[in-house]
Amino acid sequence: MKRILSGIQPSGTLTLGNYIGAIKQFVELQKQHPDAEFYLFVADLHAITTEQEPKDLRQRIRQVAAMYIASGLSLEQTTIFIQSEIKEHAELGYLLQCHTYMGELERMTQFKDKSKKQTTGITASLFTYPALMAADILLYDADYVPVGEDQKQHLELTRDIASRFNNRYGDFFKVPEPLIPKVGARIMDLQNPAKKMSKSDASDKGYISLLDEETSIKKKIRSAVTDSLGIVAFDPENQPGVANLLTIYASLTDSTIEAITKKYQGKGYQEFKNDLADIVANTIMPIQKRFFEIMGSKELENLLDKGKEAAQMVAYRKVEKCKQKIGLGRKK
Ligand code: ATP
Ligand code: LTN
Repeated sequence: MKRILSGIQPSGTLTLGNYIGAIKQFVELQKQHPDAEFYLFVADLHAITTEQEPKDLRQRIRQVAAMYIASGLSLEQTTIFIQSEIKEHAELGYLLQCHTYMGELERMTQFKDKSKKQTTGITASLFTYPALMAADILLYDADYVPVGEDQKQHLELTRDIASRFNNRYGDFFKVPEPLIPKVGARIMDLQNPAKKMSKSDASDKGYISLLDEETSIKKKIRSAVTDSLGIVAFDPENQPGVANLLTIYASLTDSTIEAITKKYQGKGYQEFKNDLADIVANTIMPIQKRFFEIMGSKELENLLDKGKEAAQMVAYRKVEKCKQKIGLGRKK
């Protein structure tokens, strides 16, 4: 049976970028692979690589878990859990750090970008982050890892670490394949289309949160930065704002970019944006409704307890065997 695994950090409220690049893909993959097992977790250990307010973090952890459920994942097929509740993530993370080179971590663009944004207080864990992410994946022998474009480099490193370990100690880790959507793997900021839409951004004008009110969602789409050309065409270089809106449109309606540009031929941006505003709101509002129901119910706690138990068993066995392979402890 194939195993598909992914995680999302509770570092802010989930955005439309997270939905299109990650969550929507999970739901589609479940339909395509009804016999696959899904492991989806809340990457709270990753979130604390940058400073978090404990009260907010605790709330966001539950929110990410509830958002997974609200997005329509099949609960029979999915193990949903919280990363920090399974100690083996941190343990294997350390073991893998011992098999990861400084040079590899220094090349990671996420580290370069995030450390550039801060002048002080850059934590050691922000640097070693990819080794923990490799542990998240290799613990569960995942076959596929659906993620957005920004995580591709971390996935490549995970594959390198797994292969290195296998070469040194004999076949042990499954070498995972990334799954990156063809359209929507990198949704850009609505106010600055040169930059990725990000939930931990200081200003909320450039992103649509999955918890935004309907009027605010529509307003953000209508006031998204475009250009003065006035042609609905897909030209990421010269019309990055419009290209981004076209990408959002295509992924939420499952139509092709060509079909959409044809539809708006000879029409201005206003009609295009108004239609897209409705499409985005009609996608998010039902998810939001279910989200609030889940947050107020017992269902979430029960699911997370069940998820913890199931993940724990797999993770414990894998780490014990990994330590033996390396020669740690007394067991042979
Ligand atoms: P942060 O801003 O805190 O770095 P993030 O918004 O980038 O967080 P993550 O938790 O790092 O979100 O990512 C969760 C998943 O969503 C990953 O698979 C990531 O690739 C995907 N993702 C994040 N932002 C986008 C985006 N703008 N477009 C497409 N996919 C995205
Ligand atoms: N680093 C990821 C979140 C993440 C993840 C994972 C994704 C942590 N561990 C394992 C896939 C598999 C991010 O999106 N920032």
